[in-house]
Amino acid sequence: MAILEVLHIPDNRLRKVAQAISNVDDSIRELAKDMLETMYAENGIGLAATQVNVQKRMVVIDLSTEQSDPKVLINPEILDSSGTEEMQEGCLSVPDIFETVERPETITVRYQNLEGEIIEESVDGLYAVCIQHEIDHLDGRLFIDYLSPLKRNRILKKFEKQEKLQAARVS
Ligand code: K1U
Ligand code: ZN
Repeated sequence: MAILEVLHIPDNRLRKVAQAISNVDDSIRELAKDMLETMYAENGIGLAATQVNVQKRMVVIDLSTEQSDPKVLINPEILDSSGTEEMQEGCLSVPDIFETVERPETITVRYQNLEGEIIEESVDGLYAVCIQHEIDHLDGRLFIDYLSPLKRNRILKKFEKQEKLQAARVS
């Protein structure tokens, strides 16, 4: 198992669109283990492969407080959605920023599990929000894209400044 590096904005690799996984094999199961370990190490409740610079359509989620309910969703897609709900979101790729985002409240999602079986379920609450946030990552979208241009640009500027300071420190 390994803890992987999580990309932060303004890294353009976060904007890549991930490719479907055609075969759920041992390499995919190994990646799932590494992603779960990375998510737990970062105290997150979700992680998309895009965030660890792997352009494959896989996300991991664990909403339990004891890190005891790992879920792996391969090739997740939203088949249906209804209602709207506002929730505060955070992102491991945008550390220490929390903003309210409006999304569909209930979703029907289809995905494959680690055995390659197709699962279809209707979910709501934080699980639904997290699945939508993670699928957005696979499509190169970030939760800050839903904010006003003013808020989004303020956040981007803050991280660009941090990146420049870090670059100056190592050079
Ligand atoms: O994808 C990610 O960057 C992970 C992200 C998932 C997420 C959290 C909240 C709403 C939508 C999606 C996080 O885990 S942010 C980390 C975090 O500190 C957190 C936020 C809310 C509850 C628990 C943890
Ligand atoms: Zn995120």
